[in-house]
Amino acid sequence: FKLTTVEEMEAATEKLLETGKKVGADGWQYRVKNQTPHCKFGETGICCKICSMGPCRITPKAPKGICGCDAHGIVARNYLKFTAGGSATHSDHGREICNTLYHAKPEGPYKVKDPEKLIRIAKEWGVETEGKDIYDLAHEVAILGLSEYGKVFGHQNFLKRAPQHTQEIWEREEIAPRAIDREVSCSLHMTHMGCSSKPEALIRQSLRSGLSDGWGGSMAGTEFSDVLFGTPKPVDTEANLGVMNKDNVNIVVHGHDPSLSEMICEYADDPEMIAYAKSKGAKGITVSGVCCTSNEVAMRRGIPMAGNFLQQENVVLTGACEAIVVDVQCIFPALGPLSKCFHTKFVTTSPIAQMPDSEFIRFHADTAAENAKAIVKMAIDNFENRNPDLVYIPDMKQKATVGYSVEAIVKTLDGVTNSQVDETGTTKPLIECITSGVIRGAVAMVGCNNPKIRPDYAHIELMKKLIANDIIVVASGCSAQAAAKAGLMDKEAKNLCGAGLKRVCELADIPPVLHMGSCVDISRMMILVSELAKDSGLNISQLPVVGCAPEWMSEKAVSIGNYVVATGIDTFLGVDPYVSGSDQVSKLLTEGLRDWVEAAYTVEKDIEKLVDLMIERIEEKRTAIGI
Ligand code: WCC
Ligand code: FE2
Repeated sequence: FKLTTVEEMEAATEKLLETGKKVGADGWQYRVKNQTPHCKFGETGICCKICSMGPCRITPKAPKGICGCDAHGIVARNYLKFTAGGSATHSDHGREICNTLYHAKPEGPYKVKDPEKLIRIAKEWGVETEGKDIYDLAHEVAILGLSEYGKVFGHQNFLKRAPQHTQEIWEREEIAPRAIDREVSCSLHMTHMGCSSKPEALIRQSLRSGLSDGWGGSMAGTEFSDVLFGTPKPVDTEANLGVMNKDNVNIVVHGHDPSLSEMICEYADDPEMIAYAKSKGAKGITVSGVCCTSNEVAMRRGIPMAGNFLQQENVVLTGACEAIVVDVQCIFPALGPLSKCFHTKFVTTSPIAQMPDSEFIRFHADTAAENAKAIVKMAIDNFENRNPDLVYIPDMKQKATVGYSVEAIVKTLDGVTNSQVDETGTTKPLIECITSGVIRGAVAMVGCNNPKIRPDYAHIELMKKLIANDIIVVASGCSAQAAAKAGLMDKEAKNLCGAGLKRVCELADIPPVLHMGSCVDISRMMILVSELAKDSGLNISQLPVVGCAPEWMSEKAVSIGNYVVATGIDTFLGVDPYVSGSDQVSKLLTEGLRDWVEAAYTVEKDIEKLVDLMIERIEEKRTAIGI
């Protein structure tokens, strides 16, 4: 067993860029060169263009905008707008899933695959379940889910899942999220010209808007995806570009909404379609994925992961991609022109993400089956247009075991301890591993790639050091894919762990880095820490657990950071969220928040230092509770 190194991945990318040169393709590597150095005003958050008197930029000579707003107000307003963008995005994804649930029918294409979970949520939300047809229940719960977006009174239903202490903090600090859409609207209201310019108020709303994502929209996305497509269980798959198959029709799914990718997988597996692909000279059909839609189908079906965010152009550069099918979020507009350099069909499917140079096949829950069939057929028909001279698929892939939902983690860890812990179905065995010191703590590794950080390097190096120090890693989004590509989700990676974690991996038969899913699935991590807190009698902020997004880039990531911190978990970032232009805002985020929510951010661009700071924090937390 040997990890794939970042150097090896970079060499493969270089070769692909050579192919790109032959056909005149662009690439992010070149665009970064044209865009750097970045604008200092933007980078430090002190450019304001929320009204048309400006844009105003803060300098020592001009310390205030025309309206009189200072750097602190401008930075905090930008930060809140950034958060609201992320919160809106995750939450709208959740709304789409509620909508898909509403369209579920026994005759398909969308069915209720996890009725048990549906009943559990219905009971939690006070819905009568006795003697009710499961599809009637699905529709009723879907409508309630949709109502969470515009509920007239009260707070998000899912908040009740948090420990009492956490709920009290949210009440006390007035950050308990109300209707999901309201928090986004309220944020945009606050940042309008002539409303808030006080950093405390703006940052407080950033937390509330973040919480409406993590404990509202994202949680709905996760939970109802499980109801529709099944709650993930451990499953074997593979990761990195080598999962594409040069003899097959390659369909790559990219984006976030599993409603689309699930259907594509369904039809790509249809014997009729496979026969059709064979009639066109291919040996079969391979579906692989990029970003979170890939995580979704990997977690539930073992569909292989071709790569993460900054690898999306690479899949086209292989020359062997018949179709790259996207839904929403994290999709480079560059894919359109790039696909035109090859035979690749770039298929957009959502009115939310429409791009030039794409074929738009509007995907709808009612017509999902026809849409998916048409897309798979289009890819097959495109196979014969491939130019064999341009085909190069790097021979690079790793085995991975994925599918660690909270339910799966609890089940897998049952019986790891041989002591008196006999309560199965709880997180107590995991707590015992932590209190005994066999595992020192846990880190949630999440988020994107960003050209500001050597792609995947931070994710992989951090994880290697953490597991060597007996710290278990749970990962999601592109961070999880970085781990899988490197081989850290192969069970053999136990050999890179300290003795304690290695023993746990052996007993539970798990890899040391657990794939918990997509970015909306960070809500799973919130549930996991809540259960750990309840089962241990500690507050979430006392647990030796931290969050980390070393290479993050999107608005969604900031929304996530806000709800993770607001849930009581210290969060470590490798990229600054455009706040360095205000010492007041920076201080609030890295220190002041602790007085409100018992946790705060750490921003550290030096990766070595970042990991040491996390380990230090985990050890501090252990000492504080006397373990
Ligand atoms: Ni989530 Fe970041 Fe990937 Fe997109 S898919 S690139 S937000 S981590
Ligand atoms: Fe994502």
